[in-house]
Amino acid sequence: MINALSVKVSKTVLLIVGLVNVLILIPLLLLYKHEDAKSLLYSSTAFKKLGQHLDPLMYTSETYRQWGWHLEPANVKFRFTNPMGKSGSPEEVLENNKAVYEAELAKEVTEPKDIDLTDLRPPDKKHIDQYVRANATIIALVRNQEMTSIRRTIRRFEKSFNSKYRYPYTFINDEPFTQRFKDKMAQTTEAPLNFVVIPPELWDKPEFIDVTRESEAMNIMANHNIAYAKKASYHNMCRFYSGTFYNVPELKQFKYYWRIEPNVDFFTDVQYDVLKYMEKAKKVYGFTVNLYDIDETVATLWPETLNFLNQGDNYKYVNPNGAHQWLLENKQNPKKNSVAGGYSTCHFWSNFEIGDMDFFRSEAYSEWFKYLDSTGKFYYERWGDAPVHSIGLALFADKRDIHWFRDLGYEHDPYYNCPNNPKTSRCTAGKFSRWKHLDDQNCMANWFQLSMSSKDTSYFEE
Ligand SMILES: Nc1nc2c(ncn2[C@@H]2O[C@H](COP(=O)(O)OP(=O)(O)OP(=O)(O)O)[C@@H](O)[C@H]2O)c(=O)[nH]1
Ligand SMILES: [Mg+2]
Repeated sequence: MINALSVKVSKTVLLIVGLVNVLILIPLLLLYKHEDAKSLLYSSTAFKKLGQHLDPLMYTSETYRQWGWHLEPANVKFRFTNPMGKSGSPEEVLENNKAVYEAELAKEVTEPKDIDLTDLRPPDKKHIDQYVRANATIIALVRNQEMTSIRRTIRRFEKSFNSKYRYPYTFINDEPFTQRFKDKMAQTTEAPLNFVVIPPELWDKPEFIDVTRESEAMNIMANHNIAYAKKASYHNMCRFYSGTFYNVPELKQFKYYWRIEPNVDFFTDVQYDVLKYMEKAKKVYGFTVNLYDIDETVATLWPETLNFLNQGDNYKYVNPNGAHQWLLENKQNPKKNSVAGGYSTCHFWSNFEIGDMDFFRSEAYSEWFKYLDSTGKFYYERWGDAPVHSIGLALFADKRDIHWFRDLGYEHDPYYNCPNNPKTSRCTAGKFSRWKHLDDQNCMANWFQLSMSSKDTSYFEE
């Protein structure tokens, strides 16, 4: 009797508890999650910029179907939505993409039209010292033995741009620069020069790297003909440019940088201050060339990134208006996408880059880099700074703040950006590579169709 009564009481208690759960706790929890999601979207500048067309109530299901992203704690996922409806074999897609590229490059372009360039015109030589520059420096990570080839770059760069503005150069090295190197640079430009030795903690291989695992991985990559696979300094360089250069003490005073390298070429007689353009147009990053990577070097970069985004509240770092679709594309080189775990391998070619270092110094990028570094895969794979910058930008920046400098003719062998531009010479308009068989490495058509802002598609036209 007592037993039957207690069973009845416990059943009632269970029922009440169950009802409380269903009616109060679960909705509260859902509301909490939803509020979290809503506040993320409402508070993010990206959402404000997106305007009204994204209903936060549709946040969890609809964005995945329509936009290809789903963001909630421990459940961050992306999918390629294929908005252009591309189909057919990779060869057919490539033919189509080549036509898109050629048509875009055939358009005659002049200069950006989104801001007034009047104040950005080259100052009179007599008044160059009074000219108000952007808070920027030209950076070149370079070795003493690359003196001749970096001088070649600087001569071309000065002629194209910097003799008109005299932005300071910051030469960076893991060893002290020789006096001869410094003297030669001083003979090459009238701009101020800084010579910086990288603090070892920003350059050296971290101590936790397992050297046996590293050397096994390097051997495998070398056997697969991956360039620089066994070159320890190359891995250091990629890690340095990926996540530590902007913390070099001498660079901390600057916001913007323009990166140059030995033996690159500039073909355009630029008549506006490109660095001030970045500042005035509030751009985060500027590039010229956009291409696929060697998939094996970044096999787990994207899966590791997803691991990071699924930890704690890291989902909050993703910009809903990022260039996600460009990262996920899988039609032109589907094998690369598959080896790289869902990443197209498309990246901004970082030997030319103009960027806002405050973006890289942000919490989102820094926390992500810290995670990537902790995996050791700058050494166990050969993660390059270009795909790392590109994934970071595509996830954490608004895609409208990433700018294709379509008007600047540029070459780093074997790839080009050759605009049809009256101020550009020595560069055949529309040429992508010196070798025809490399055409399939071109990712620009994806950028145009998946992530480029409407301003960049139109405002250069006459
Ligand atoms: N100081 C220093 N600079 C380096 C080192 N390794 C590479 N660099 C510089 O880092 C930049 C990128 O290196 P590159 O060797 O050009 O790499 P890459 O562009 O992938 O390869 P290439 O196609 O051969 O040009 C260049 O500016 C180099 O001068 C290094 O060990 N020390
Ligand atoms: Mg290079």
